[in-house]
Formats: sequence, structure tokens, C-alpha cells
Amino acid sequence: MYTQSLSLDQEKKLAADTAEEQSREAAFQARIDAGDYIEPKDWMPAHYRKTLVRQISQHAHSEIVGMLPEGNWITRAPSLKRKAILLAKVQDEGGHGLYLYAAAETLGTSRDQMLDALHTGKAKYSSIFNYPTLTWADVGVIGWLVDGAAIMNQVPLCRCSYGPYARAMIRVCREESFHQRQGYESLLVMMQSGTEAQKAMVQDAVNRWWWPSIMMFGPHDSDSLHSEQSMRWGIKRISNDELRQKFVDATVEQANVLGVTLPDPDMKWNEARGHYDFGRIDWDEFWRVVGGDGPCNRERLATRVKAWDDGEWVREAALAHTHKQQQQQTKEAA
Ligand code: FAQ
Repeated sequence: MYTQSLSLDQEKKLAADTAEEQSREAAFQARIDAGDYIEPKDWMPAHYRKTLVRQISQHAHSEIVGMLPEGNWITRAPSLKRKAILLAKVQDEGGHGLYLYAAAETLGTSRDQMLDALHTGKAKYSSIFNYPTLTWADVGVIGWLVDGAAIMNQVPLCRCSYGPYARAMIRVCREESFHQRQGYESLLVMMQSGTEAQKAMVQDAVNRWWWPSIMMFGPHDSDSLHSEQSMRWGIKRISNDELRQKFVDATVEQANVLGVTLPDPDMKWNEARGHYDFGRIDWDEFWRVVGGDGPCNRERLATRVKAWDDGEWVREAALAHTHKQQQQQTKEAA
């Protein structure tokens, strides 16, 4: 008898909790629909928090792994001017990682947890950074195409419903615009006043980076796991396919000005759609790279793990200093 009445109480409590949860979720969705920003101390559904931690931390990892392909060229930049620009760009990417880790931390996940997930291969980062930078032209093409794709994807994130992420993205996007322009300008110099070999080097880099760049936007909307819910929650504002199309339309014109050919025989203007049609993306390649088997996945991860291990003494020293300061403050307060 006793057990039965208790379970009845439990059932009532469960029903009340469910009703309360549903009404909280409805109020939360209403705030999002009204265009409100959600702030760290506000109530949010557990899955909203989880989705944001996943996306923001993947984004942060992409920024710091993204320092590596271009970082390889800092010592080999062709002039002092190009070296200074590249140094500044790579440092900016590190800064973007830091703003983004800080934004993700406001959701209750520590930086150590996020980095551990990266280092153990549990967390993803953008597929694009698993391709090698074989020539100097690759650095320009990364600025033009990779930063160009990143801007297309990230400008709508400045209106993301989660305040700390949206605010971080405003500064990130301003810096990415400079990155895109420096890349395009360096290619323009080579295409307009370079040697035939330099022009061929630019075309070769475009051939290798084009398809991976349009893969950056993620799977087609029909295959995207998270898009529907993320769009309902105002985390994503524009779908993967729509962003990819906007990027293709803008880039074809830029390629014409530059004088390079995009390596897609099916690329052509479609009057009826008012957009460029383009060829089929090799999704097998995309998922292989996302799954850890791209040309540089192992190298990239090993470099990040080594940087983390080599930096241990810095973290220890910083923590020891903080600890000493705290002890001093306690002594002074006593
Ligand atoms: N690479 O359901 P969806 C940059 C995964 S920063 C690897 O569509 P979602 C700056 C996805 O995580 C570039 N994985 O997922 C720079 C999910 O797997 P999960 C990074 C990918 O989240 C420039 C699964 O596929 N930008 O470039 C990729 O709704 C130059 C299903 O996909 C951002 O992170 C991919 N390309 O949409 C730095 C922007 N695409 O998590 C240095 C913020 C998809 O279930 C030099 N992120 N996946 O295991 C986003 O906008 C979204 O997260 C998407 C994916 C659009 C990337």
C-alpha cells in the first residue's frame, strides 16, 4: 500500500514537473521568437546549452587549429610586409579562439574540458584545416576562400540568440573581413604583375582549395542533424545550403576579377533560379576528413597536443603566481 501511494505521489510530481518544464520551454521559445538575447544566468533548456557548447567549442577549436596551416608559412613569407600581415592574421585567429572559449565557458564547461575533448579526438573542428599548405599561394587562397566562407557563415551568427556568442562574433567578423581582403589582395598582385609560374601557382592553389572550402558549410540541409532545432532556437539563422549558395554566387564574380577558373565544369549561371548552379560535392571525402582521415588530421592534432604539453610549465607558473597573490591578499586582510 505504502509503495503504491508513494508512486502515485511521484507520478503527480512528475506530471507537475513536466508541465512546469513545458511552460518554461514555451516562455523561452517566446523570448527567442521576440528576438531577445539569452544571457548566461537565464534559464535555458539543457539541450540548448549542450548545442551551444558543441558549436561554440568546435568553432573555437577550428580557430586555433586553423592557425597551423598558415603558421607554417610565417618563416617563409616572401617579404617583411607579407610576414607582418600573416603574423597579425594568425595571432587574430588565436584571439578568436580565446573569445570563443570564453563564450563557451559562460555555459558552465571549463576550458580544460573543451581542450581535453579536442586532444582526445572527441570534439570536431572544421574539416578545412586538415588540408596542407603546399605553396605561398595557399596562404592567399585561405584568406580569400576560407576566410570568405567563414565570414559568410559567421555574419549571421552575430545575431545568434545567445548573447556572449553573438557579441564575440561581431569582433571576429570585423577581423575576418581584413583577413579576406589581405588574401585576395596578395593573389591579385600575383595574378596582375606576377610571373607565369606565380599565376600557375595561384590557379593550382584555387584548384586544391575550392571544393574543401564549399564543404565548410556542412552537409546539405536534408542531411544536417542539428540545423532544424538550431534554427528554431535562433542559434543558426541561415541554413548550410543557403549560405553555401550565397558564397558560390559571390565568389564566382571575385574569381573572374582575379582571372582564375573555379575547378567545376558544372558551374554556370541559372537565370531561372537567379543563382549559379554548381557540381556535386564529394561527401565521401567530407565525412572521411571529418572522421579523422584527411591529409593532415593526425599532424594537426599531434601539433596541438604537443603545444598543450609544452605549455604545462606556463600554466603551472601562472597558477602558482595566482595562488601566491591570493595568499598575500588573505594575509593582508587578516
Ligand atoms: N567540418 O548538423 P550539422 C574559420 C559536423 S572558423 C567538421 O549541419 P551544425 C576561421 C557537425 O559538427 C571555421 N565537421 O551541424 C579561420 C555535426 O557533427 P556533430 C569554423 C562539420 O553544427 C579562417 C555534423 O557534421 N566555423 O574558418 C563540418 O548545425 C582561416 C552534422 O552537421 C564554425 O565553426 C565541417 N565543415 O552546422 C581560422 C562556425 N560541417 O557536432 C583560421 C560555427 C558540419 O553532431 C584560418 N559553426 N560538421 O558531431 C557552425 O556554423 C555550424 O556548426 C556548422 C555545422 C555550419 C559548421
